[in-house]
Amino acid sequence: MTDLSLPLTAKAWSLDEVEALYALPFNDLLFQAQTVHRQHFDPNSVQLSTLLSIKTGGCSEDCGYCSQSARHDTGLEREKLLDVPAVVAAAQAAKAAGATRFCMGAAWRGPKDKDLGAVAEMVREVKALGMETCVTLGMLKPGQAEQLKDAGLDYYNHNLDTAAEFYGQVITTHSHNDRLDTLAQVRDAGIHVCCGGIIGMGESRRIRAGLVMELANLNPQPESVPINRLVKVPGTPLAQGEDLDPFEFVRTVAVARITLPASHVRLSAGRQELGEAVQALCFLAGANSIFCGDRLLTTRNPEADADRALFSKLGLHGEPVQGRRCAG
Ligand code: SAM
Ligand code: DTB
Ligand code: SF4
Repeated sequence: MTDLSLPLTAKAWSLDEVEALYALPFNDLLFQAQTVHRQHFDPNSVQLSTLLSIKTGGCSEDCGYCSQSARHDTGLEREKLLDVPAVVAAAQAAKAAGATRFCMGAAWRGPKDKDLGAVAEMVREVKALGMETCVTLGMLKPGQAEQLKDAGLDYYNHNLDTAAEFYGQVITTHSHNDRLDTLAQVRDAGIHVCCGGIIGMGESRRIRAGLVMELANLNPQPESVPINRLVKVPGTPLAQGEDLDPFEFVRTVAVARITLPASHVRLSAGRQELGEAVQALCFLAGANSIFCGDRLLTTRNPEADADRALFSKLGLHGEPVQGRRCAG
């Protein structure tokens, strides 16, 4: 099996260095990002993951962006944990549509032990389809990561979401340190780490740079780095803020690519709102992973036909399972 583990980080990034990347002229930044990208990856290959919400809504946490928090009135209907056959059917459909990784998300602060057994069974069955497996279940307790690893889990998604100094303005029911603690447990269990954040929540560029710096200084760096653009869900505290300038989003992708050179950088939430031209700039800036399928967890994602058309126009192709990095 191909070993996707990343080497230990060679360089610690300072906030000033990351901010200096952000401040480059746009063309210089994109040229640098594309150059780094080509040293580590096939520039026309994009990893395709599909998401499924296996347990929707009613979450105890107060994340200011989230449609699934029980504390926000978003009109979302709660659903219980799906059963294993329903999850397997969705994974089969995702595989038939070209996805190589299946990511299962639950609206929990963290999994209860009784639920974790059911999720482990889902992981086993999806893995048996020949897909890579990913789950995002919130904070883990000791022993839970090992149980998931034993079931065949490849990736655990757990985002830092924003820089430490801004975290308390978005989420108060758990802390930035809690997130780091779960990430350490995932890493120790030998599971690949998927860790990124959200931009467009009213944070300054310095906060955005702080988030990228924290991600880049995780040691080893996360194998997968989702960059989410805030989806403004009516009823959430962050729904009323100003829209982020699209070039600032592209800059964030480029800065992530330069500082996390061997990680997959994923265009995640908010892709629907970016449009084709901005997505193309993101691929030029080094994004090489997307979610495919017309739904993320609770919000919309581009239709499969729209993604197929975009890939055809840009000459992009899906990355094979456990695609090897180019020697570089
Ligand atoms: N409950 C688990 C947790 O918090 O880790 C897993 C699910 S949570 C929905 C996964 C991630 O989705 C969040 O960390 C956040 O980065 C992203 N996300 C959720 N709602 C979003 C929104 N409205 N816009 C952009 N990203 C969002
Ligand atoms: C991540 O960073 N983004 C995905 C995945 N990890 C789980 C989730 C995006 C959710 C967007 C809002 C929604 O659909 O509810
Ligand atoms: Fe719950 Fe996760 Fe949403 Fe926060 S982001 S409210 S923990 S589902």
